[in-house]
Amino acid sequence: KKNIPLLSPDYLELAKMLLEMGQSHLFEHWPEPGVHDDEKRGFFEQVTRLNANYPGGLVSYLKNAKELLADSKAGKNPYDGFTPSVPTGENLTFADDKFIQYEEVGIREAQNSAFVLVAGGLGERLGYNGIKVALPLESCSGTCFLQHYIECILALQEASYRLVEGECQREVPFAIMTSDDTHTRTLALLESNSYFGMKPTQVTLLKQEKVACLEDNDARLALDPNNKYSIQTKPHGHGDVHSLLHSTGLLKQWRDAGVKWVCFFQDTNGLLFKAIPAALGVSATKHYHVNSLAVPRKAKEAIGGIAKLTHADGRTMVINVEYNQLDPLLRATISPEGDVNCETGYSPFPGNINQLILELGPYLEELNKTGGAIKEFVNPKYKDASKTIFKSSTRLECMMQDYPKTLPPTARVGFTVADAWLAYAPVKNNPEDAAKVPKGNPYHSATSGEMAIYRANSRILRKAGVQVDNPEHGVFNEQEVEVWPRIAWKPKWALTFSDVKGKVRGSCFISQKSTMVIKGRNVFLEDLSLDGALLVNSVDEAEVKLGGSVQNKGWVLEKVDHKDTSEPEEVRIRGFKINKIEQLEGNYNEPGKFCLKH
Ligand code: UGB
Repeated sequence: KKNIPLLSPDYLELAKMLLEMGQSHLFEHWPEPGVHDDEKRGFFEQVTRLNANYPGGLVSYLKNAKELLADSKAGKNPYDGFTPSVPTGENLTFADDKFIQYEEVGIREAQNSAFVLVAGGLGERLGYNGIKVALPLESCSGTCFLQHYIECILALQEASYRLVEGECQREVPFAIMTSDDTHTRTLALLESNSYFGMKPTQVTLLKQEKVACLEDNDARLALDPNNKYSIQTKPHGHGDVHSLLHSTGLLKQWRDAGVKWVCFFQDTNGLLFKAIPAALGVSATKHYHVNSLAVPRKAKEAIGGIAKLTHADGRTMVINVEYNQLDPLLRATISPEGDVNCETGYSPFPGNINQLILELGPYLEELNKTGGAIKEFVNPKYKDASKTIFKSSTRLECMMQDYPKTLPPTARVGFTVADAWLAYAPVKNNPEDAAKVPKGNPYHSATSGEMAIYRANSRILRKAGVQVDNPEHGVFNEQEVEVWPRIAWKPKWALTFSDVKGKVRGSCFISQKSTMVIKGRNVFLEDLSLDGALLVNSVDEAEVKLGGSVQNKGWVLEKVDHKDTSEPEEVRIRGFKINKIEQLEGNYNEPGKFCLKH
């Protein structure tokens, strides 16, 4: 690279383009030829990258920026002319007949799916110093988010193979979008753990690049304050995932391999895969081109709302409206009170959890037209009401859930609402901010994220016939939570409700103070009465029965203050640690039939 001469045709072409686009200020301070040539070459290398990484190149970026900045200055509302209404979609009730049917269809379709995790965000709101996917989703098994996601995908794949026995069996591909902030650490996490059991060839890392910053309403590019030969850059948002899948050719590769569904998800939702089989089933049954997974949402809760928008000119779309825009839009149109709860106690607009299932065929067709460009927005912070000077440089941003905005009205855009206890428990807020969340609204913290796993597993077991004690009330990091028995299991033990039911026999009981961690496939609860801690690790060929009365001092939750720096960060942010006093543990490394009893 070093050898590319400064006056190469490629660089001259870029310089000409920048001048034509009103960017002469970038060169004003350049000394005469021969001085700082390496730095100047570095500048062109960066411009080459910025140009290549945006659909339509920098020319498009600057044109879009000028338009969006002008709209922002004029105070134009992107939803002007649109009236919101409550859209129709599928509402799931956990464990009813329809849910079970959808799960079965979903498992069948699982081997025709690909999964895409967007994990380029640093999670500034959480304030955690590591990458979020390395955080444990609960402390009893200690499994981190990335391991859990991979194990879920592998379990889905295997369950799908079992259902379609004899038919073609396809490996489920997994793509992870990273960024400069997360790439190296994500790769290291995978490599140091042998990809958590997935074949490395099954995993693709796509690194998103940052985009150029803008210093004024004329979209003049901002120079890095510490390096005048470098353009300042900032993240472009999770919407980049679409252009990356397109520009790398990955989507075409998947199409050629027979993939039908592309499932997108975010970095820290430990419950998500409990709703994936049913949601996939809904997509396949209803032939949705776009299916957004949603949860009931409290009015003004800080997640986007899914709404049907109808324009005065007849256009309609079903789309996520971010929470800060939904309230003003409602006030300006159909509801003077804004975003308020209806008789169900929730906003009538379901909450977007940014879990999308796209049908690959129509998706690829659309990306071939758009190059993966997603409708962007700009959010400059102005110095004063004249809106002429920015407090700091800004940039264009885009969100993955805005993909349907460019679709024709004929596109089948739907959504699937699942109970929040089953499908959504993200870890986004730091302890201080979580403690300030209005009463009744979810904390979305490491504390609530972990407690949500135990609650969901307890409730699922209850539905499957286990008598699980009521939760106790607990306060950690000033957040009030329900503390259910600490129950965790590996995805290969059970993915669907039918799987869980098949693993429970006779009459079983689990007390509130109990902990149960199942790391094995063929493990059955049979007339088990648990009051303490019970752990089982077994190879697939071992069949293990957990039965009888198990009683011991168990594992106890010990409070930790989030300011106590003697504890590791991942412990502090949840506000408790597990004191492992006594447990019954069974390890089965050989094939055979076993019974773990006290
Ligand atoms: N992410 C990237 O991969 N790259 C980026 O440049 C930025 C983020 P946040 P956000 O579920 O409650 C979304 O920051 O964007 C990844 C929806 O827009 O956690 O504020 C990042 O790693 C909103 O409608 O969330 O809000 C993470 O995995 C609502 O659904 C993901 O993108 C909200 O999530 C989301 O990033 C929610």
